[in-house]
Amino acid sequence: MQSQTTQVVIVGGGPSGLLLSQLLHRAGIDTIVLERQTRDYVLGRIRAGVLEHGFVDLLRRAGASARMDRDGMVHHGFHIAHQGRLDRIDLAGSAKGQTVMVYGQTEVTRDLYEARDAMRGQIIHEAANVALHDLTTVRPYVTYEQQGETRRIDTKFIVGADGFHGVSRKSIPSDVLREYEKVYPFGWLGVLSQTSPAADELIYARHDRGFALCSMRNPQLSRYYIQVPLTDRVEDWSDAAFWEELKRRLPDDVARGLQTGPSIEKSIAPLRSFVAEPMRYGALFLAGDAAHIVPPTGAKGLNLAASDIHYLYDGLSDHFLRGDDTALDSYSERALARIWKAERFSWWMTNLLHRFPDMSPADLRLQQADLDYLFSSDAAQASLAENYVGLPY
Ligand code: FAS
Ligand code: PHB
Repeated sequence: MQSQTTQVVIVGGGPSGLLLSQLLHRAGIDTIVLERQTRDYVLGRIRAGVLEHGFVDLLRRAGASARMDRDGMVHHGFHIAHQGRLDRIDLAGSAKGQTVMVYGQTEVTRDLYEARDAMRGQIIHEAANVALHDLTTVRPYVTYEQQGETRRIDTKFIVGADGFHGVSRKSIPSDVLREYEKVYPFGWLGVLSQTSPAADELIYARHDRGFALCSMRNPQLSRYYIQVPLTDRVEDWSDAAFWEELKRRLPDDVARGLQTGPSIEKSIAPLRSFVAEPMRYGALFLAGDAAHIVPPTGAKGLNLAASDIHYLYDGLSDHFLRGDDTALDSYSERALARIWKAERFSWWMTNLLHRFPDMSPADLRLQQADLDYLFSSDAAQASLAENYVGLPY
């Protein structure tokens, strides 16, 4: 069996795995990334769109921010549409001047791939049947298959950045792993269209017919979502039906000005809150969606991956460069403390803005009261703002 040796094997070539690989390489630490899919497949995914300032800083530290700094849009606030009107959350004014960067995950991933290429980083695509071995020994290793051959990589540490459906979390024994999950009774139907955005800033809409979100990727590329029942399939929704339903959920003046056009991507994503504990098992560390999922209402999914990578980069560089394991030994506890706060915020914002099927008239009035309180209180808006721009790492 052909074998290699490296300091850190990273399973998963999405944003988590690529960002960690890039940061470690710049610190002189050797990694190999194993990715199940092709690069084109990974780059074909349309997902997140809002980056916290912590993520922006990390991309700059990774030397992968030039395009983001050129093309990304700094947003100082966003709107919530309710009762036929728009109310604005002033992020910069409420969160000590902090803002968010609107820049698509697809572009972040592309920038990270280009940065890895520039450093000749080792990323093995179409790595099939990745398996993790001897995780609780001092000689863990990984095997995978490529072109019908089984290969082995001996390593010091393994990072599971392989997403919710990856192999890493499943490699932790069931009597060690604790999983916490909430599944929401609806999904998000997302559409990408080459149309000008509905507004200069994002609009989150609460409506009796259900939630809607108007976002963007650039001044000519818009990203929209509407809440749909879990039973809906994407083929149930023509473009015309989507635009008509979206307009129904927006204030009249926004709906009137909406530029519609053909969808260039259309998909339905389920919503769940999920956390796996602990995020370390011997030589294995979980990061990103492999360890946690949030409903995308608070734009936290991708951003939580970034704070995991921040903590993991700290720990691994302290280990390899300074012989100090303090940060590595506290990784799971540090990461989970921030993860649970983001889970709470994402759950709160989802409850604030979605129409749950079993809501009573009293529930609807309480939900509206939550919104009325929010826009009558500077303290409530400051609390939302500090969570939305990103809690400290
Ligand atoms: P990823 O899932 O992105 O990457 C994991 C990688 O591991 C993938 O490339 C996969 O191919 C690979 N892999 C899996 N199993 C493997 C194996 N056995 N061997 C090797 N490789 C393997 N977040 C937001 O903030 N806002 C949003 O609007 C938003 N929308 C989303 C919509 C959808 C449909 C989904 C699924 C997620 C969305 N998210 C959103 C969350 C999303 O952006 C994630 O948080 C982000 O992709 C996390 O990055 P990673 O942890 O790298 O996981
Ligand atoms: C997006 O642009 O895809 C997006 C923005 C904000 C969210 C979720 C998704 O909360």
